[in-house]
Amino acid sequence: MLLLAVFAVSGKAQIAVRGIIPQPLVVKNDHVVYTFPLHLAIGLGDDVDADNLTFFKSYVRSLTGVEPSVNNKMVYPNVWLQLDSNGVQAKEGYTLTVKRNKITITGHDEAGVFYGLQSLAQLLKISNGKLTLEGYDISDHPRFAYRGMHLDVSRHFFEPAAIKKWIDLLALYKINTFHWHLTDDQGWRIEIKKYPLLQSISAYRDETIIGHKKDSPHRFDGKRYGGYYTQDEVKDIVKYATQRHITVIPEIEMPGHALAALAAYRQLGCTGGPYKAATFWGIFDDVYCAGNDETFTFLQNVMDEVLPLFPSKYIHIGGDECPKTKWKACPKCQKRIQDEHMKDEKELQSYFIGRMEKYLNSKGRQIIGWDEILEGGLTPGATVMSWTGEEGGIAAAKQHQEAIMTPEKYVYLDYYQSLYPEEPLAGGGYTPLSKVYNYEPITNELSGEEAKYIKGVQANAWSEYMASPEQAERQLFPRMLALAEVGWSSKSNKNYADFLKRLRYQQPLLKRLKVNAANVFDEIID
Ligand code: TNX
Repeated sequence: MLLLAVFAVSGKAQIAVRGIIPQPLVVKNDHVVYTFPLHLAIGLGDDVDADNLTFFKSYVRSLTGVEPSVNNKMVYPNVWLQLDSNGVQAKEGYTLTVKRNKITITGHDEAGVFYGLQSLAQLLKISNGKLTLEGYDISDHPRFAYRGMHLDVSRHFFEPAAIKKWIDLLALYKINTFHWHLTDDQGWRIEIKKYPLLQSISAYRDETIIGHKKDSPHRFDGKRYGGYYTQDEVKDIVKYATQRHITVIPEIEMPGHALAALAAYRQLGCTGGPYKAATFWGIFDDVYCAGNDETFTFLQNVMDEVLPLFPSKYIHIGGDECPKTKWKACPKCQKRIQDEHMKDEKELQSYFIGRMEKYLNSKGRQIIGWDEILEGGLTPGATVMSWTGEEGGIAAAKQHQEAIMTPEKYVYLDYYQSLYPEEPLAGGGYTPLSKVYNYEPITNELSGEEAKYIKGVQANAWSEYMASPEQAERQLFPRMLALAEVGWSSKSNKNYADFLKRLRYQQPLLKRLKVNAANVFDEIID
């Protein structure tokens, strides 16, 4: 195995050049090593929010054993944080300078200060009982406004503590959106007080592990499995994320992927059931009945409880993989098609999404949907999340509607990351680290004007094959770091070989944070 550490000469000592992920815009380094006390003193400039330090303080404690002191009246701080929206012009941007006895972080806004601290966290190291840092001069801001990670908690449920650990990691790598996939066929995971059966029935299924296929019963253990987040837990998690400059976008799936909800409220399906939460992966024919007004009342009531928990401008309403077989055979759905002068079931899907969109718009929110919301005509104002390929995102941008790129071929992290026989069972595709890294969200098919509608990029973590946080971490790290760089770093700054060098330095850091990252180096380096 080849060793990738790179050494540079600094004074008398040979020290390794460290690196930040995602790669900042401009990095200068005088290669002089400066030392700072283990007990860092941090000074806050006017108006800088002390919340920005929540993660940094605990990270430094894990490195040095002592938590930094923070004070806004400090005369000689080691680290000085300040805001200057004129000096640093781009949103979420920052500068980080290391001088002999002072580290200064200047943010365009609070997010900028926060991201400067994340870069600093990655550079700090201990040597001879002191904190050491090279003389960096960094000027940085993100390429895309939307840098997202999705997590499916339906196929497997992750406790709030695991979600918080995950949020810390998103923040460390400057990902600013957490797309929380809360409902699906295999379990409903958010408390809705008006519908108690969602908690007692929809949150559970008959098996722990999601079967590969319906006909592979040997994988099933027959144990009731499930869980859900109470509204208090959700509030607490959203607050935790907000302190880390992460917007949480909830996803309530409709009209498909609805079996768990139908198991409790069977009148919402076209046939009346009975239904059961799924125990294997699939696209299921039983979906919400689009001809039944009660379906919309239910979903609107659900939204009435969801919206106060999530201050995000966007609400994800799913929209993917909705078979039309039951609608075709359903008198109520057919009557709706006639009454509304629609052509077919595709237009009925568009009607469904449009009706929910109107409701959410009336509450001041906008919708995001998977690219199937393009079916039967895109509703104005909707943002398309392009997953089956890039076509959906391209079509939306050409219509001057916003899109987020998340094509499964490149950024599905439930897919295999290596071809080693020992690689744990994963989703059907192959998205090794290099493929995620080299993904380019702006295709040549878009003009400069159209490209502005591509708001950013997201990787998805479907959890069919991630039964525990450890398994999820092994699946998501380090590929999530590659995604972070796709979202943040400028196109011209991207370089896979250089990324791999920097990744080396993230390994001890991830270890310190107890992240069960996959060791991909054996695979990458011959
Ligand atoms: C497709 S991506 C799905 C999910 C599955 C995933 C497995 C999308 C919008 N729908 O329901 O979990 O494939 O990779």
